[in-house]
Amino acid sequence: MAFPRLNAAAFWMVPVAGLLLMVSFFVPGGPAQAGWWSYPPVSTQNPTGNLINGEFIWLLAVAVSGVSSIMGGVNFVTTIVKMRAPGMTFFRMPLFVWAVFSAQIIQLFGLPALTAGAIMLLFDLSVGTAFFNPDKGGNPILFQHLFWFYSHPAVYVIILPIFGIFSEIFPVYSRKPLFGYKVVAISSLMIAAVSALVWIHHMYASGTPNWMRMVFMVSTMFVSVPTGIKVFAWLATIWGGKIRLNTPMLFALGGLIMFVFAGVVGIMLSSVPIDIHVNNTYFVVGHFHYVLYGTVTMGLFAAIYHWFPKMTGRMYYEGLGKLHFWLAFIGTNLNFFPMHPLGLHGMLRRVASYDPEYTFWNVIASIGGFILGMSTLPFILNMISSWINGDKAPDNPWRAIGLEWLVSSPPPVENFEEIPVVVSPPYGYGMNEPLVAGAAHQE
Ligand SMILES: [Cu+2]
Repeated sequence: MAFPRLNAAAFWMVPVAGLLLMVSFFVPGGPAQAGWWSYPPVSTQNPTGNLINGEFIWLLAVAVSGVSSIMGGVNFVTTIVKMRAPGMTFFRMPLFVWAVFSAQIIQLFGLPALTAGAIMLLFDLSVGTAFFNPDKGGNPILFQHLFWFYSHPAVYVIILPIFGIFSEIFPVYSRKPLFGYKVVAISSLMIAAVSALVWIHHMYASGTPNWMRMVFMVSTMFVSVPTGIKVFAWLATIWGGKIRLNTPMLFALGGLIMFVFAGVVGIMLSSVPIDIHVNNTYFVVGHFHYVLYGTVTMGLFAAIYHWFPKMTGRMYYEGLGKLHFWLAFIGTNLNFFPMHPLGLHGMLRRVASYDPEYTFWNVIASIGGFILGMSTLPFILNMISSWINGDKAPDNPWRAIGLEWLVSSPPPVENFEEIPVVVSPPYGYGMNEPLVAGAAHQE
């Protein structure tokens, strides 16, 4: 990292923020009661009058983690721009790095808005300022803008690295170069740019004027252009390849299926009339879980299995991995698909009970939830037993191209004794070129 001390500071602020969040449940003024949005006026009320109240500590945690992530953003962007290995031009960077680069640019430009909003709420709550208090000339809707200006793009901060993981995994297990590398790289930056222009789709029902709803409806639908580019590039990569259905590939394919479904529903939700109809229902919850649970966890598990031999020096057990995948994929879909018909039929979110007419789909969702929970058992068993007892992993078990596969498994502390000189593109499968000057052909 370009700034190691800044890195350490940002890192150690995360447990501080987490601890504050936990403590906020147990303070004299009672726990925070304004939900994860913390919208005023609910969040600025402080009914007990105690200065040490849950909402105050909660907002403090949001501010601390915001500052931490901004510091992380500075560090990642600087490192990627200034500290690439010799020969590692921008268009030779792995797509995972492109995706992280784009996500960290979002952190840098989006997070100051949320962090400022949290600090303004802290002042309103504790020292009597009135940024969001209409009685004294403030405006509560202003907080919604500060909140969503970051909290929509935050979704891409989470999912862009997952897109990067998909781009790393599909070429390896299809034995083909990534289709449209440059366009896929640029599409990550496009997602970052467009993400700053869509936040009002969370505020269609907040008294937003009609012309503004229309503008944000169109900009939101535009997100499907760079994400569609990625989906078609991945499909074209897999198409006609020598496909190996190992656990990482299964998880990546599962994640791709869940993302396509989430994307189709996302286009529906971006449309104002549909969004107003299903506002505050389980339809929204279902969509969100397909994106941020289904797609993201599938991608994370793909990454854990793919890089497990590199991280630990041991091979995982393929059979347990596949069992984990099928339980997780079936469980996730059974858990979250039923939320769509439920929402369309009017079942509201954030209520503790529901009408008997909603029973069928809720039972299906509960069964899915249990299967999903069970799916973690073969995963934990696999990780522990193969770490202790698995076969020794070679340096490059998947015959993958990439700098990390040139060092031993697990990598030595300093990674490379001499800084490698990169001489060819990152996904040259079937091209018979070495990745690094002086090294043997890698594939
Ligand atoms: Cu959004």
